[in-house]
Amino acid sequence: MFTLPELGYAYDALGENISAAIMQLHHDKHHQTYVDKLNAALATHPELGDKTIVELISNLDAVPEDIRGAVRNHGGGHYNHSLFWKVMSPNGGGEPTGVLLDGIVAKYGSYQAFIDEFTTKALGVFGSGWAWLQPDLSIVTTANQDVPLMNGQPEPLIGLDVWEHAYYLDYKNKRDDYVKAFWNVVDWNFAAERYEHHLRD
Ligand code: MN3
Repeated sequence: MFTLPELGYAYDALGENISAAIMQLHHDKHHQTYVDKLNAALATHPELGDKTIVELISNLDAVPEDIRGAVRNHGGGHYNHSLFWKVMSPNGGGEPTGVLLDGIVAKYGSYQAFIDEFTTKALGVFGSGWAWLQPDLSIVTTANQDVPLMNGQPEPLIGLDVWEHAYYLDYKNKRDDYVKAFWNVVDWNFAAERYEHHLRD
């Protein structure tokens, strides 16, 4: 049985960047629903009971066909949101430092050029999906609740939810304003730890 992880900060901790109303709805309702529907699907296949979420979504071909779609959507939703809460912090924003900044500058020319490219890709997701920074510092997008892990890629450093439910209450249709605000709360320390871990492996 999977459970909803704690947010790790108060609903209103991200201030005007992402309101308490969105955080509460997004965490308590949307994420909880992914957890509940994932558990309901897995309950029909007790032989999968000891698998981690990463094991399940990294190898969807091994998931029985009758629940594969549910594990893809709700297992992906659970993984993605569990990561997303950690990618943001009330102490976030600013620029990355150290080897992560060095890597980004080496790949994109400058931090701002990276932000521009990530933003363009996030705005280019048609409908619902996610934008990701991968450990090789490439930027990829996925549709719906798909995860780079499902495409044989490693776990992302950071991910940005661009479903309308992530911003509509605050920003209506203005996804660009939401993406701009995300950079005020992104936890570069969290991303840097994941990047350094990747470099060591
Ligand atoms: Mn979401």
